[in-house]
Amino acid sequence: AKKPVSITITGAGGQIGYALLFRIASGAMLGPDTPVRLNLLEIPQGLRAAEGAALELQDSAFPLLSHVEVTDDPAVAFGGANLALLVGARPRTAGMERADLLQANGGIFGPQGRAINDHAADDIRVVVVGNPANTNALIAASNAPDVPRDRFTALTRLDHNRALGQLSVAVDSPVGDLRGVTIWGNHSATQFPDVAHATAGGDSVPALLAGRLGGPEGARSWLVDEFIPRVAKRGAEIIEVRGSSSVASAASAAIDHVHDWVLGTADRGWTSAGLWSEGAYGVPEGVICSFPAVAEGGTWRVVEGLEIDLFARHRIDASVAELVEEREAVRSLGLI
Ligand code: NAX
Repeated sequence: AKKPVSITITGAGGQIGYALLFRIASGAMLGPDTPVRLNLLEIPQGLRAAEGAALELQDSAFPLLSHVEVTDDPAVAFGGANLALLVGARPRTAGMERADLLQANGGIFGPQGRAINDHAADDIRVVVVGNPANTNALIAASNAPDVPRDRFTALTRLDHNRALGQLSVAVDSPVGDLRGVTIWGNHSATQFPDVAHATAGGDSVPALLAGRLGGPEGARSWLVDEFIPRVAKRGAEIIEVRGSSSVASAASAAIDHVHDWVLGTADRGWTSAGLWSEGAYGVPEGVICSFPAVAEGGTWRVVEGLEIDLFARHRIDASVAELVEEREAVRSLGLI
């Protein structure tokens, strides 16, 4: 029998955790032949909720689920971990300054980075879901000096999937036929969802949009006035309509991210992932930035050589500037 893959989920007693656990245990993330072991990390207040989820996991009798551990000790939770989904974070509350938010999250992702460094398996791969995801990933990576930096990633797949959903309707094409969409930058309102290189069933998306919207001008205003802001602010729209933040779609995106990282993007083209910048596309080294990315053999690689026009350049630069600002803020707080 295959050895179970050991997976740590932080914030496992929260909403996204609850949506994630059952899909991971069912095989949706690592495939139908890979047994999994789940280590659920919570803070003391969240332990009962995580324990309740563990009871329901048992009641689901998933054949692939070998063991579930619930703990509030990061050393135990990350012990031997092959994969970690860092979901638990400190949310921004009314009247909270950004420095306070970063400080509070530094208090979570610094120690978790150290615990990963000291206790995880050598092949550990980490995706940060908890916001501010890119900078939390940077804090964790910076506190895990023995772990290769490309093992720390931030989730922008939800933004990517949101863009696919919007485009699918706009060009009347199944999402499975769409290729070449990119989310650039930060998982925040400054992100840039880019369709300049996108295709639907092999046809150019910009050309399809121009055909439907009365020419390139019409396509451009739709992108600027509707598509980009709708994707970037979709989280707020979900809260308004649903009365609660994105949960199942966020869990689904995290599953997609890890699935593709481990099993490869193969012939499905590129996707988007928050990756440690090595300087591609003029993004300064050492910020965790969303790029067009493919995965092969368990490694993400930035898709290079895409032509970036002035419109795209300005938007990428604006989001990257925000990432650099966040990095300087956590640096001045001594968190990295
Ligand atoms: P919940 O508040 O339901 O759950 C968070 C859980 O984390 C709680 O149970 C809490 O006890 C636990 N927690 C807090 N600190 C912890 C620590 N130090 N160690 C372990 N557990 C800890 O929030 P939920 O709706 O599940 O969202 C979780 C995070 O995902 C939030 O930061 C949210 O902003 C972020 N999101 C990120 C998205 C992305 O695309 N990157 C989209 C969805 C979501 O907004």
